[in-house]
Amino acid sequence: MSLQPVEPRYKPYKGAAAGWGALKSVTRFWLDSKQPFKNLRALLKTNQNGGFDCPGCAWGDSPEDGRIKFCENGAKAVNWEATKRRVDAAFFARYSVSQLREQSDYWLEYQGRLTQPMRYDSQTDHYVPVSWEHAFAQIARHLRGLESPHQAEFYTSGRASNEAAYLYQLFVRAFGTNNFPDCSNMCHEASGVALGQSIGVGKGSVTFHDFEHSDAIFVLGQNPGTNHPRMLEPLREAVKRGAQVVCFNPLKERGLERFQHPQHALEMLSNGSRPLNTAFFRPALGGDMAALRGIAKFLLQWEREAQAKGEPAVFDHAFIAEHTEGVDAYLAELDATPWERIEQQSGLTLDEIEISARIYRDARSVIICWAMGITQHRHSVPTIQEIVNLQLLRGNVGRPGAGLCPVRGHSNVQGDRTMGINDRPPAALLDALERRFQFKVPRQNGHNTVEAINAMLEGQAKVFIGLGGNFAQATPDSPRTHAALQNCELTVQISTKLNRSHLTTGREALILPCLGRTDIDRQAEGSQAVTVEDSFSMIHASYGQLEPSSREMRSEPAIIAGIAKATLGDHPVDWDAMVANYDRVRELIADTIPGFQDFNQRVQNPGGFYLGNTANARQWSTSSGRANFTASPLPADLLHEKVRSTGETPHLILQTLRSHDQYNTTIYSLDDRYRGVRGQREVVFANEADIRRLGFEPGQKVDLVTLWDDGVERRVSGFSLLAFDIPTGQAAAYYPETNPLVPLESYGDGSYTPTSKFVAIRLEASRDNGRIH
Ligand SMILES: Nc1nc2c(c(=O)[nH]1)N[C@H]1C(S)=C(S)[C@@H](COP(=O)(O)OP(=O)(O)OC[C@H]3O[C@@H](n4cnc5c(=O)[nH]c(N)nc54)[C@H](O)[C@@H]3O)O[C@H]1N2
Ligand SMILES: Nc1nc2c(c(=O)[nH]1)N[C@H]1C(S)=C(S)[C@@H](COP(=O)(O)OP(=O)(O)OC[C@H]3O[C@@H](n4cnc5c(=O)[nH]c(N)nc54)[C@H](O)[C@@H]3O)O[C@H]1N2
Ligand SMILES: [Mo]
Repeated sequence: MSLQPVEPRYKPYKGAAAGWGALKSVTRFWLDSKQPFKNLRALLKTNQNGGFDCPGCAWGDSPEDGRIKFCENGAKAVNWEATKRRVDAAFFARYSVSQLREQSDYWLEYQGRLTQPMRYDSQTDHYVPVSWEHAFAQIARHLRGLESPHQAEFYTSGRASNEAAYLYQLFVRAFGTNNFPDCSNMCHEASGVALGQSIGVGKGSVTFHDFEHSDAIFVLGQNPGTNHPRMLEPLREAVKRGAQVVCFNPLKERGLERFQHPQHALEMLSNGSRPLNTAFFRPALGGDMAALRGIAKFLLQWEREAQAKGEPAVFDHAFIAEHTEGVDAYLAELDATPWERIEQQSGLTLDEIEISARIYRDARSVIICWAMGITQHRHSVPTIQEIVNLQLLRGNVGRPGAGLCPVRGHSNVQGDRTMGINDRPPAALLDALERRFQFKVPRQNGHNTVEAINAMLEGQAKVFIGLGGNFAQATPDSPRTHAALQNCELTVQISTKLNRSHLTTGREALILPCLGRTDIDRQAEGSQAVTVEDSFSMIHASYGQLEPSSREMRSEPAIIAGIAKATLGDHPVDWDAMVANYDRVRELIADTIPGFQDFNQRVQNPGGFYLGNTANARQWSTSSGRANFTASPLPADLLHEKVRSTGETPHLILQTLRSHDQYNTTIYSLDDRYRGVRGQREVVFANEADIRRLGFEPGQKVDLVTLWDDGVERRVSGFSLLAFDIPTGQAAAYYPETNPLVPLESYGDGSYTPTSKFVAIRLEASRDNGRIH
């Protein structure tokens, strides 16, 4: 595999999603792991009882189905983690940190697994070996030396197991702060906030089996062909049995168009593929709230007509009366929203909205799924509440085949929140911890990701600890975020692979190498299993299968316990005992987190157990005790005031998204098969009409410059303009390369999620035209 980018090769992809192309790609990654046979054996254990939970996405599987369930991108995730290549002391002796900083994100992670603890030596600008005990002591010294526990930030990425996350939050709260910035802040935070207010639980209400009973499935702002490939199978089954699958996406993502089942030999051999949708609408970026409002407004019109004619009602009046609050104010808001605003903001015609409204009305049971195209906008919280409003009108929550389905990202991001990784923890969690452990937990809110960056920039936070992830690259406004980390006295990364966060050091820095999902985790009392929670609130166990590539790596729980013991002593628990056998951690979870009683017994069930979901049971843990309609006006303007006050009209609105060959900041290759791009990631997709209107040529190199009125220049250079099938006015480019363009101050109201799907930009001809990055 070449690690060097070339001139992008671009040729639209005609094949189906999954199918042969996927198989070819899996084989390539398999071979590249340098231990193909070992990994094949491991792969056969992915998402199997007694095997490990796929370290890819958080999509769940049918709990009863024993078949092997992995997908192309799950296979990539496994092979990427289970590589034979190693980043060890010799590697760090060879390269200084400054030299490593010159390398691409792709090159850095490709070097292999981190195998031993390393300490940054600023004298030589190299990482040098350090013992675990010295590393823990160094962290403890810094933490204990702070004036206040709120001067430390404890980041979590969504791969941490329930056991690791629980110990981490216990340690951090015993230390004295709720500073828990996490990847969820940049991801589905808006879903949690909106659903919490509307239906009393910040999670999706559907289970896997609901997809088998749904008459219509709406998929909004999501690219499952790449990011949740196992979701394509239930969608395919739904279309096959005559259900409607309706997509809202400005890009005609290949996986949403056609699909070939990789585990159905006949389909593969006959080269047949199935359409995956029955309708496809292409809204403006950020236009979904208006589109949903339009659908609801049509329903209201039809409801009134039905009433006048004495025909069957469109709304579910019994459900509305028994279970909801605020319908009158919401209907008044529908009346007050002019059709012209809906049309203009949604980017769809009224005809298109009417078609989708008819599909919606004619389906008895509807599931609405969504992901980052919905959650990474300024008005994401009201948009998701509009999804709920629509579903409440026809009682589409809490019955078979119907419900709300935020499709989560990282494989255990939902579980981490359940375990208390939360900068705004609910009082009930804090009360339960205080009852069980007899220490005073901090009550004040902690920092989320944006607040943590600001605190580090201002010098208020001095220690950063990352439990996984790649904070430097995943967060917005990259140069400022890098400065924030570099402003710390100590940065600590608990990681499997080398990334830019390790090279963006505080005055002191540590790399603590940990076991991943695929590795066997041996502790004093035997091999340990961990547990995770999927998007459908199913909890199941995960057992590592492969011999770790170094004896010096430690498990995440062991590392957290090591830091905790050095910092707090044996308070509030005997940390060594917790690590010796994770059953003890699960007992603590059972004692303090609702729904986990008899955890150690129930997790033995093949397929795991269902945590339960109050909204699915039509119990509403909201302030009103009912499901709440929310009557928010459409945003006055999708453009932020800070864009408008520049006085410039944006050339394009940019969304930042994932290629088919990446996992967030982890780049597997420089290709994006379904979008037809090879060999280069520094590309920007735009409509040919826009390219010419703005005075450029397809293929030309351009700079992307953000419009924002704070005087900071936000620019990325030398991106190739690709003429693409994308609505006019829009552009798309890959994350994380475009994170320097996202202003730290541009985040969702009420969610603080960076607006990664809505950045107003100007294009400029590149000064270094022709140079390949
Ligand atoms: N292989 C792989 N799997 C992954 C990941 C990965 O990087 N690689 N990441 C994991 C994580 S953490 C997450 S959160 C998920 C992410 O899963 P997705 O949300 O599917 O990820 P994105 O690539 O950000 O895709 C956003 C989609 O929304 C569309 N979109 C953008 N803006 C709008 C809009 O305003 N309206 C509408 N209707 N659509 C819009 C885009 O065209 C794109 O298809 O995937 C998880 N799974
Ligand atoms: N512009 C823009 N920015 C975005 C997004 C976007 O769409 N656009 N998406 C956002 C979203 S949805 C998310 S979730 C975040 C992701 O943010 P993060 O979760 O912080 O980033 P990842 O790229 O998933 O982290 C990759 C690193 O995790 C480490 N790692 C992998 N597996 C393990 C493990 O098992 N244990 C430990 N300890 N470490 C491990 C490896 O060292 C690897 O380098 O990015 C966000 N940022
Ligand atoms: Mo995510």
